[in-house]
Parts: sequence; structure tokens; C-alpha cells
Amino acid sequence: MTKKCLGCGSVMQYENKDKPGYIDEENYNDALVCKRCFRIKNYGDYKSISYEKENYEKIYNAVKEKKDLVLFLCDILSLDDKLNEINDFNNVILIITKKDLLPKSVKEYKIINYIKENFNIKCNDIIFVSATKNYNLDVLMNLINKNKTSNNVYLVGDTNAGKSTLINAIIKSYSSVTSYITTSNMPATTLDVIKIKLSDDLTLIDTPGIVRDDNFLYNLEAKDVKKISPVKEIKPRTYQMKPNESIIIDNYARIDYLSDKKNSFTIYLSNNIKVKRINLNTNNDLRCLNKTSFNLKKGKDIVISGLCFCKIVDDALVNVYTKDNVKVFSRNNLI
Ligand SMILES: Nc1nc2c(ncn2[C@@H]2O[C@H](COP(=O)(O)OP(=O)(O)OP(=O)(O)O)[C@@H](O)[C@H]2O)c(=O)[nH]1
Ligand SMILES: [Mg+2]
Repeated sequence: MTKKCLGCGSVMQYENKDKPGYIDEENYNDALVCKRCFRIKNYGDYKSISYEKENYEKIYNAVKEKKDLVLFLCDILSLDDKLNEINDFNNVILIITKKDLLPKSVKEYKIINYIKENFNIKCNDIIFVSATKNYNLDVLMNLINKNKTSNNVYLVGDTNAGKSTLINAIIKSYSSVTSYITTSNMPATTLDVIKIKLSDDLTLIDTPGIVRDDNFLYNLEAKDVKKISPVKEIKPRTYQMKPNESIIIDNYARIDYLSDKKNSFTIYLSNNIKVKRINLNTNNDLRCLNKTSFNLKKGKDIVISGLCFCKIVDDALVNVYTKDNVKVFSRNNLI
């Protein structure tokens, strides 16, 4: 009989170390989690295995056919046009995760209005949560009970949106379940569907997140993932930009300001990343990276997917340099 890892959902096996669910043969009978989950949980040591992206997409697409309630999770720092995919689900609540990362001064209702104005989405409700701070879990549980059409409630969203962390927070506060799902800041932690029966009438179903190749996190080494993933309230960094100045974001990105008037740039990113302002003409650092040019009207953000966003107050000509294939785009000021 096959058995599944309680941490990542993979079928456990002892044939191939590099495939999901591996456990040493002598531990197979007793182990509750695979070796990879054991190491992530106990040593924070993440073994990357070959992504089965197509399988994840299959699981995600299958949930679109369900009539059960779906929680569509999106990290507050990753709001982009993938939100429109929420319209593919039948009965869905949008959950904006990691609320604790936003500066406290940012008002939730403003972000909710922003989402309504900038995206054409249909969902039963929109709610902010923080799984690490237990914020709004009670409101979420009420919403789940009000909207569910069966015992099953699915969680979907991009990798790292915080699906498994949210389920763990719910397990802790609302059930007598004793096992927790594996979580980590590396992409593709949950590898298959995991069913958590909280009570006789509620089962939460975790799914593997969608891995986006155009996210800065994709193919990054663990030490860089750690550095760029914010864990605490972000302290925005504001620069009064003069013509011919640039901003350098560690060795990850460069933003050249090419307009001839003063402007204000505020960068939102992990507090661990070093940012400095330089002279555009005398310093050529990072110009070897991939360039995207923008001619922005006032009130726009530049977003470097998975790394940061930069709020720009006035009209601006900018060149953004960052690694190949990362999605760089502009949007209305979020904050
Ligand atoms: N600051 C903060 N971090 C969070 C929160 N929720 C999750 N995280 C972090 O986000 C990262 C990803 O969390 P996971 O729960 O593993 O994300 P996931 O959506 O299950 O990811 P996959 O399994 O890859 O699809 C981890 O480092 C978590 O600690 C939150 O509410 N606040
Ligand atoms: Mg997960």
C-alpha cells in the first residue's frame, strides 16, 4: 500500500533520492514525513528536487472544475494580473496574505478598493490575513463556514503565497490535529494535494503552488531567497531623485532615472537588501543585466516580480535592469 508524506503530500518511496517522497528504506515503515520534509523542518535545509510544474498546473486546473469553496491566496507583495485567474473558479474568496509585511500605516480598505478598481475580478469576498501573526483567522473561519458548499475547502495560489502556513495556523487554533504541513521560503515546497480534516464537516485541501518562471525567486540560490524574502514589516526607503541618479538594489537590479526634474522614489522590499543611490553617468554597475524602459505618467509603481516595487510620484523616464526573464511592469501606485 502506498503512503503519503504528511509534510509535502508526495507518495513516499525509497527507490530514487532525487524524486519526491524519498525516505531511506529502513525508515519507510515508521516515517510520517519524507527525508526532504524532515530536513526542512529540523534543519531549515532545503533539497531542491525537479519541479513537476505540469502536475501542479493539472491540480490547479482541476480545482477550477469544483463547486466546493476555494480560497485563492495572493501574497500582498505579488499583486499582478494573475489575480484575474480567480474568475476561473466557481465559488471563491480572495485571501491577501502576509498582511504583517505591510507598513502599519497602510489601510486595508484602500488596498481592497485598489484591487476592485484595477482588476476585473469576481469573488465572494476579499480578506487580509497574516498566518504568522494569527491576524483575521477568526474572520476567515466565519467566511469559510458561511460560503462553503461541502466539507471540502481548497487552497490555491502561487508557490510561496502562504497556503500551507495558513493551514498550519488554522490547525493550531481550530483543531486537535497534531501534524503540520512543511513550509519554506523556497519555491515548490508542497508537492501534491494534502487533505487536513479539521472536523467532521471541514476538510482543508492544500495544493502545490504555481511556480512562475518570471519571478525573481525562480532558480535562485537558497541564500539569496532568504535575503530577498521579507519576514518583518517592510520599512519603505524613500529617495528624492535628481536627474541623472540611479538606484542600485544589491546586485539584483538597477533603476536609472532619466527625466530632467526632481522626483520621489519609495522602494518596498526586504529590509535585508542593501539599496544605494549612485550617479547614473559615472557608475555602470549592473548595466549588463536585462534592460526594460518605461515612460511613466505620474502615480505609477515599477514592479520587479518577486523582488520589490518602487512607488514613483511624478512623470518619469526610467530604465530598469535586472536578471533575464524576470517580469518587470508598471501599475498604478498601490500605496
Ligand atoms: N511574514 C509572513 N510570512 C509568511 C506568512 N505566511 C507565510 N509566510 C512565509 O512565506 C513562505 C512560504 O510559505 P508556505 O506556506 O510554504 O507557502 P505555500 O503557498 O504553501 O508554498 P508552496 O507549498 O510552494 O506552494 C514561508 O517562508 C513562510 O514562512 C505570513 O503571514 N507572514
Ligand atoms: Mg505549501
